Amino acid sequence: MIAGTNDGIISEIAAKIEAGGRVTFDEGVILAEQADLLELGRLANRVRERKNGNFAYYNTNIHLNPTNVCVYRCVFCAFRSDLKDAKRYTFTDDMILERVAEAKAAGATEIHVVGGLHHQKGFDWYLNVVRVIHEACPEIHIKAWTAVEINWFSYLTKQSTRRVLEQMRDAGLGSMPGGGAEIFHADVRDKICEHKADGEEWIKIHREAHELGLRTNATMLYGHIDQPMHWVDHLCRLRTLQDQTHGFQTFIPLAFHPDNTGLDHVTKPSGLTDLRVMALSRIMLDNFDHIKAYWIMLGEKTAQVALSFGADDLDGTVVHELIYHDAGAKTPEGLTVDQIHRLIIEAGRIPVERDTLYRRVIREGNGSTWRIGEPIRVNDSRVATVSV
Ligand code: V47
Ligand code: SF4
Repeated sequence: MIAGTNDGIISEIAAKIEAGGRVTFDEGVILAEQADLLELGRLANRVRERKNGNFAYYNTNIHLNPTNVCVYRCVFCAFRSDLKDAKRYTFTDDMILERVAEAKAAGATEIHVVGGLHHQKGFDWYLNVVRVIHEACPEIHIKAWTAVEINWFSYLTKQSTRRVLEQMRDAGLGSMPGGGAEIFHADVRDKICEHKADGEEWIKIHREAHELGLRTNATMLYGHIDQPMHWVDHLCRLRTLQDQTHGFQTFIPLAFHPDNTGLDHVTKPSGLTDLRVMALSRIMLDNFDHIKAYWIMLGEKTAQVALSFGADDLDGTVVHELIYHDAGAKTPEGLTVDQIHRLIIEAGRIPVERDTLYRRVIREGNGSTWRIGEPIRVNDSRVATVSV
């Protein structure tokens, strides 16, 4: 039984979730605001295990933020820089190649590329980033550019966002990360990032990417000036697009880190809020296969608990992450595969290395080479056992 002022209604919603039914917007708001956290977690865990059994995924990836110079001034962002700030930087081709060599040596299957919108760099500069990586290492999957960046490139070139996506795909883009989503609801978005692509534009660009055969992720930045109804609105918009395209792979709730931002007076979300948003996301997004507990921003401990609150993925080894660390994240910049395994196994789950497209990765030799293994069968996870 779930505690709260709406006990009867909440029990009905719980029964619906148990039976595999879909939670409405109104029901989602009730769950978000009133459900007992442990019961919400139990329900999310039911959905998680139905979809992913006992498996918990991770990948070996490396980040590249090619410039921090950005025309926008999102109030939650500690990463951006003005053109003349001392902390500004912009990668050269050689620096990109060095990062690719590092990724190769680490056996990374993915490079995650996002950055600022540099007003003195044309679209060709951004296209070149993808081309340079792809030519140097065609086997690495390039997950690059948020919908906000694609929207900016369209503004720069006066070409449609679909045409921009096609050119990126032809240069080697493999998929799109989920950033730039923040909170879609205009009441919040207009206060935290009024200038950049709005919620409708973000959804439109992901729809186009899906139609072009590119898989994408989705995120939600919570814990600043947002309220539970904004979370549910955001999740419902994603769920509607997913019903139409099935192009999303993973949803990643992103906890706000206030240090060095325009919202540094805000107290960062507690571990309990992190788990509530995780569980709510798993329940609402019944058509998403995966929910990621991004350990970089949650911290390793909360991420580990999140594996029983709806999450089935920890992201990866993540080397060279800047966006959260500039905003005060205290997590290490990278975890080794052994450390990730330990986190997962201690949580009672079975670690599976995946590539960006959730195919099993099999390591060979000393681990720096790899191949794609047999398809992942969730039922196998229900019989396998692991120990630390
Ligand atoms: O869009 C920026 C967020 C996002 C802060 O797709 C902040 O696999 C918290 O989208 N506190 C970029 N969050 C990162 C991102 C991401 C991360 C991991 C995996 C994937 C994926 C995508 O970071 C931005 C914004 O929402 N962000 N500043 C901050 N101070
Ligand atoms: Fe620029 Fe992205 Fe930071 Fe906004 S979140 S200021 S778009 S780098």
